[in-house]
Amino acid sequence: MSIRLAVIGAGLMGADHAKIVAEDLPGTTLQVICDMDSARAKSIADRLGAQDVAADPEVVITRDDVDAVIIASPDFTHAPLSKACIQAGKRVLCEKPLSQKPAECIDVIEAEMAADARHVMLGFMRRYDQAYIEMKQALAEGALGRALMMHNFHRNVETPAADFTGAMAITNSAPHEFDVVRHVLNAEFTSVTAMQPKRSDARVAPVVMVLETDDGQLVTIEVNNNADYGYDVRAELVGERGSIAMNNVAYSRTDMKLASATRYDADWRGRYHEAYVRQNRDFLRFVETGDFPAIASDCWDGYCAAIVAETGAKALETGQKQPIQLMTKPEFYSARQGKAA
Ligand code: ISE
Repeated sequence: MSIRLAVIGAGLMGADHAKIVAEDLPGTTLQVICDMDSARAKSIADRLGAQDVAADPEVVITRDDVDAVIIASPDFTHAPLSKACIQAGKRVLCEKPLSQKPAECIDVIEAEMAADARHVMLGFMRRYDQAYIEMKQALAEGALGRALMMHNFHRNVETPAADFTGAMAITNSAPHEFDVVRHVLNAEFTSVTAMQPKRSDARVAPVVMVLETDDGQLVTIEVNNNADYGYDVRAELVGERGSIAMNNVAYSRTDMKLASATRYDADWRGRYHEAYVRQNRDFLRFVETGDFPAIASDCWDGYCAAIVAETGAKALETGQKQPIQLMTKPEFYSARQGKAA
């Protein structure tokens, strides 16, 4: 039987998820597109052949003709809507972040543990990107020796809003690095420092962070939301016997006028398209089998990203190195294979 999916939120990411469901997820039906802006929902539904449109996410989540849910509505709705999915016994792929507030993440963690079954997969899609997969593999195979450092660059063309701040670079953009670095190194962060250089204008300057892990590694993260030239993510994992670095992903190169050029995407949707498709296919398997995918992020990972981000923002504000204090990881999240909902 086809799995009937509801996509909540018809903005940039909702439209992208709906397109992936319609075009890259055989075995699914795009059942409902839900958005407060009904014209926006209808335009996506018409374009992609969704069965229905709706405006109230809480109602959509409980509908009998909806088997599972993708949440791509504004960030502040992620935690309450994930909780509503747990309470309705529906599996959910929730876009990052689960919440920027650690307390809200704990609230969802508690709801999921009370249901005693895995429901929530979190959309930190970079875990499905081939470059990070190869880094994790290289470490596991032992060829690089012990991991010493991971260097990361995260550059956007421009900030999504004029009032974007350095703290938001840490709480909105850097969580991708916080999550994927924890995943690749299989370690937790223990401290963070954060600083910014000075720009010549009023736009938000890059943020540079140095983090320590509980396994003695050093991690650097540059987030530059006003890089101007393109969407550019880089990473290099340095071990004691070698290093592995992400290549710029480009299908072609233009050689002209004594120069050679490859192009950058304007944002993350093109660069990580393959990762989103892999992630969403894994979500479908999760819905079908109840087995939580081996590499996906969960509510615990969402909580960790929120704590590191909150502490990073404090490090930037105070100019001081800050210790990162996580609560004890519940046993529930140590088991990757979840019980069926
Ligand atoms: C945005 O919210 C994302 O999730 C993107 O993946 C990231 O690259 C961007 O910096 C964020 O603002």
